[in-house]
Amino acid sequence: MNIAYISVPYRYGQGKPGTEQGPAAVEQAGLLETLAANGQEAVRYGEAAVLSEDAVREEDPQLKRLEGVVHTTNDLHLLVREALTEQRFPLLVGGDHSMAIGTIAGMRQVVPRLGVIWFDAHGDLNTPETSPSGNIHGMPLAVALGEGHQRLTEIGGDGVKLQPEHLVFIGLRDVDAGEQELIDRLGIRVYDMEAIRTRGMDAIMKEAVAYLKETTDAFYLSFDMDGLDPSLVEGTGTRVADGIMLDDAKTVLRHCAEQDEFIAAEFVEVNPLLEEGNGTAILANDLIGNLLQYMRTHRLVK
Ligand SMILES: [Mn+2]
Repeated sequence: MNIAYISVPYRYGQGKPGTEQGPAAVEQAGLLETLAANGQEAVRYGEAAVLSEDAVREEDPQLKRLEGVVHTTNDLHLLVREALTEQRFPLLVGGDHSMAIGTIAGMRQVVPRLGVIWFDAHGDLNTPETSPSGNIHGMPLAVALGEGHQRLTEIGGDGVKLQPEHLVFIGLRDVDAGEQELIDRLGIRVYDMEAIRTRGMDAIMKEAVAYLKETTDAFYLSFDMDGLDPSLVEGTGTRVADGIMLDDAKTVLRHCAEQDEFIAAEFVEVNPLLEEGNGTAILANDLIGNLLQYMRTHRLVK
């Protein structure tokens, strides 16, 4: 296991200042030390390029700060591709969730049949036509499925990056009408809070991982901090009640870590400006530590 930590210090996929400080906050919480404690070099592999505020115009209310999102996700897709090509495990810290447009585009160039586990309160399946806010952080999965503005769907090459049957939602509980329509039409697999309560996260993750391994070459975990219960994450922009608690989140990480087909992870929507102290970044660093430890254990046991 050779981790490539990539930071994505940007916020243009949503309107609240602060997610651009997410990577610095997680580093302040001890991320490089966490890497070292798990046998990795305490270094940053790369940082995605971010346009200055002045360069980001907001001309289209249904695609806010589009230039800023295109610039960063395009650069990020190159970094992710390079890391994977070097047989490294990209570990990304954001940054708002629109960065996943770049993550998926980069991975797709190396992994033809890519699987995705999307840990999130939200569907992130909006298009400019369906979006209630015009914020692109609510659109990355629609883009990956080939729906949305061409400037976004063409990053990393034209066309569909992700097949709907290669996507699994964990913790979904705040879905817009247009998103639900897409989920139903495409038959996307969803494990909502009701499913987690009744079946337990262990059973759900066993099933989710088996489902992805059947038809994909490899998969990655996109971990939105707002998938967690709001009592755990003060410092994230769009909290939703009745979320995933810590033990269940760790169960998600463990099941991912135990698979050889698990090849990347991203932690997004850390916003230190929304809280006193640095609690959400500290939690993100702790979760990354759990993940790396599980991956190490899996490797040692084999
Ligand atoms: Mn999200």
